[in-house]
Amino acid sequence: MKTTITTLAAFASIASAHFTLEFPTVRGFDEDKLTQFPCGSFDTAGVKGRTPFPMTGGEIALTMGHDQSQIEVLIAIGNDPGSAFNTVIKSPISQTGLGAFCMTGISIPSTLNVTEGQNATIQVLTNGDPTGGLYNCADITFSSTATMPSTSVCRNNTGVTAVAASADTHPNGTATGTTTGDASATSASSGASATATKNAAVRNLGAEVGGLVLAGAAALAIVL
Ligand SMILES: *[C@@H]1O[C@H](CO)[C@@H](O)[C@H](O)[C@H]1NC(C)=O
Ligand SMILES: *[C@@H]1O[C@H](CO)[C@@H](O)[C@H](O)[C@H]1NC(C)=O
Ligand SMILES: *[C@@H]1O[C@H](CO)[C@@H](O)[C@H](O)[C@H]1NC(C)=O
Ligand SMILES: *[C@@H]1O[C@H](CO)[C@@H](O)[C@H](O)[C@H]1NC(C)=O
Ligand SMILES: [Cu+2]
Repeated sequence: MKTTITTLAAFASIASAHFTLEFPTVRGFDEDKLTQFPCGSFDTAGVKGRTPFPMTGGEIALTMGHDQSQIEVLIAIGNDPGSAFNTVIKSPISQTGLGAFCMTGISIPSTLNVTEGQNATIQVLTNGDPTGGLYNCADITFSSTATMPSTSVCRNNTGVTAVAASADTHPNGTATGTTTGDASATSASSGASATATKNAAVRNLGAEVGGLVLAGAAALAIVL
């Protein structure tokens, strides 16, 4: 009985955080202000120090509190780059499952010409509840000797999976405005309708915080 209640409490607390950024070190976290572009209400760079981050083979560790999320990662170069998150370093993915999720093999595009010791800010962007965006940022310094987190931090929880999603739309619903140049009118329109279908599917999931906890409580009630 006691164990059951503890389990429910743990489940509820995981479900109540939209998502948290575990690595690199987040600039700040306010659950209620995660919807505020560009950094969940933490607008000044460097206040929590900077995490050394490599130019290739980087890792970004999250804890997911929605059972389904759209995720994208962008970067802005500079000491306090404001909202200039103009470069994608992880194209949009559709992620499923609660708890630890760690993106690996992150490379900084060579077109940015970044150099050792240069500063930048990483923005992890997910869809909201279910629309709009949720934002966590981390301030970094490029370092070829950066150490990545341990496997207890950078890991995928059991059952956590991800697949590529449409690159036409940021998870916050804003069109990316980039054209690949080879997209014909036909493929562009089928891409748009695929995105619309996907967004509808996300809405229809209805497995938001309240639903999750209720579903969990219902399952436990059956057990009890
Ligand atoms: C959504 O996020 C992208 C990437 O940071 C940004 O360019 C865009 O302005 C955001 N849209 C809104 C409505 O905040
Ligand atoms: C990177 O360097 C190339 C060659 O010098 C230059 O043309 C380009 O504008 C630079 N890109 C940035 C983002 O500074
Ligand atoms: C990067 O930021 C740190 C402090 O956050 C600062 O001491 C350093 O000078 C910055 N590096 C560059 C290249 O501006
Ligand atoms: C977690 O899953 C994603 C998507 O399948 C994968 O790219 C990544 O490498 C996995 N992370 C770890 C630490 O295995
Ligand atoms: Cu949420």
